[in-house]
Amino acid sequence: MEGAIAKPDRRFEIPGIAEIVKGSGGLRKVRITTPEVVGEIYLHGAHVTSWKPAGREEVLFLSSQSRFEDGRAIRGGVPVCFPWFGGKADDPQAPAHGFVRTKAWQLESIAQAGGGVTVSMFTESDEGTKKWWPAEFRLTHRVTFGSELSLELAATNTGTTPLRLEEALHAYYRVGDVEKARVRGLDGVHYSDKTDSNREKVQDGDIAIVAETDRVYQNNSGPIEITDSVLHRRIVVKKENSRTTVVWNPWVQKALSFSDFAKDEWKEMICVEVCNTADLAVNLGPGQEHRMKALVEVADF
Ligand code: TA6
Repeated sequence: MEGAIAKPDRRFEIPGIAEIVKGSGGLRKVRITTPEVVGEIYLHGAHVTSWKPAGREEVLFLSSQSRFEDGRAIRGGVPVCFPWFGGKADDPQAPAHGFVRTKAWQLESIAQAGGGVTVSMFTESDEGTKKWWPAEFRLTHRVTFGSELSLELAATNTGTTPLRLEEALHAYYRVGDVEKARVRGLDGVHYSDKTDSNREKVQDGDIAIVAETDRVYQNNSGPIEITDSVLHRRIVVKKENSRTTVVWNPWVQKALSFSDFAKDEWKEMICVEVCNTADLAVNLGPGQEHRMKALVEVADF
């Protein structure tokens, strides 16, 4: 059952620093509290829902209407999308963004790292995953909470046949006013515009959010920067082994279509997602591993 705190998990705890507690909906989460950082990650989807470096306000957006239940994705924080992004090309019935964000992962380890804490969780192929995707795999999400936030997704092909996967760290960042925020670092990069029949376009300068925005930028390795003149901060996202970046804001109408999102919350968030999708999906031979990493920093602006 997703809620119960299994005795064995207790052995991972670091008293006063990393504790396994019941969170929203009774789902288990690891709560991190050190002089350098406060943070949270749920076992449900290995989903980071809070990161607050010392002296800073919360960096991640989490919807006040988010669901916290088995089979549903948490709205906000950093959902892990795997092994496909968006809809599944050959199966309209399949869950959007794959199946790992809606299931319970297992704790692998919790370790102190300097002033921060690294939490590792994993999930593997089973009867449930094979219903949608035949491959044998092991997926580990290793998150270090510190003055920076490091998120590493390691996918291993544990089977005997090649596999192809898409992946995303679908991060929701909190901004003071999305219309005053800007996204830098994608000038001149080609993207497909999901709000315009996936038409291919080229980014010209910084991104300003003036309408529903849903863009898949290909062949870029970052860094990407969100500037926020309202909260006087900039969020810098560095990437490793990621060649796709997605930028998303639902704006007014799309926001109204979500039952797990309050109507005006589109003003307070922007997604900048570290991914490998579509033509840049990852191919893994038997026994091979792929590690994708996002490193997030906050600075004054
Ligand atoms: O990353 C952007 C996107 O793919 C959008 O198309 C939008 O659907 C968003 O993800 C949220 O997806 P979700 O399945 O969480 O509602």
